[in-house]
Amino acid sequence: MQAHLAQLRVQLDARLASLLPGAGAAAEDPVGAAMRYGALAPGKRVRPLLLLLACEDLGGASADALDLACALELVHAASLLVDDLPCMDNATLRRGQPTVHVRFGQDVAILAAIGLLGLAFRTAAAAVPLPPDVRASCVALLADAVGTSGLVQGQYRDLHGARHPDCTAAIAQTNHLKTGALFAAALALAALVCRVEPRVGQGLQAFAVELGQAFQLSDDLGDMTASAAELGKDVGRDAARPTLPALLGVSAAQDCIRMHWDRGRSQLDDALGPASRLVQFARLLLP
Ligand code: GRG
Repeated sequence: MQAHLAQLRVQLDARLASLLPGAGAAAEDPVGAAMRYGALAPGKRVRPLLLLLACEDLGGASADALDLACALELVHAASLLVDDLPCMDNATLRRGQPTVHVRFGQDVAILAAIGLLGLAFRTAAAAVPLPPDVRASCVALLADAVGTSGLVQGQYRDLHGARHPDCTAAIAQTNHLKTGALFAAALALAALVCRVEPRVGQGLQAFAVELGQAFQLSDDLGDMTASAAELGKDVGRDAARPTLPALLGVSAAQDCIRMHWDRGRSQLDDALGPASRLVQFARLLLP
């Protein structure tokens, strides 16, 4: 499995590199250089791998979905550039290197994020050998995942806090929008490319939703325990941005991750059978 993942990552990065503005001449094209810097930085490539592995499990050729997988990663990369800006999370490090706005300036980072989004949609629209009707559906699906029923809404709620009597339910909904939306898009794209029957498509969606929750929980749990360790104090509530682990505590958050995993896994096993590559990969993403 690890060797196969490494091979898919190489293919993805090579294709991404060929789609992005050319290397070199950074002084003449700082926005292009920032797009390349942000998108090719060493991330885990989770979302495109979910798509490619699902296609393999569904009996399709992952090569047919390579450009869609790149489109998905380009959308994710664009969202990270925006998320890191001073008016949002104000992050200085991402994927082990200075964030794009630190390296290139805020103006260039914003333009690079817009450039990445444009490139993502162009790439999905031109994803040969998929037929035109499938490509059009893929573009619409990606656009929905970005918009006000996806990442953009999730980010707004994350920044401003949703007013809701049940705070944990509101945070779970935010997590679904800002993280689950792209996981769900990855598996919906696989279902479109492989033209699966509705029962299988629904199983994949149910799995993506649970995995999105589990992934965001473990991301927040990792951040919380890391920052507590850095500060040399007990793990406690992050007042600036409440997260589920901060509200529930470490042990309940771990239980929650397990619960989402178990639920998602049983849905996926029903849809694909118990030994899917998708389930093997997804398991590696969680503690
Ligand atoms: C411009 C597309 C676009 C969106 C604007 C800023 C924003 C709205 C959305 C961002 C939402 C966000 C930051 C969600 C967090 C998702 C998340 C868990 C990121 C970390 O994902 P990993 O661990 O990162 O897969 P790598 O670096 O490995 O790819």
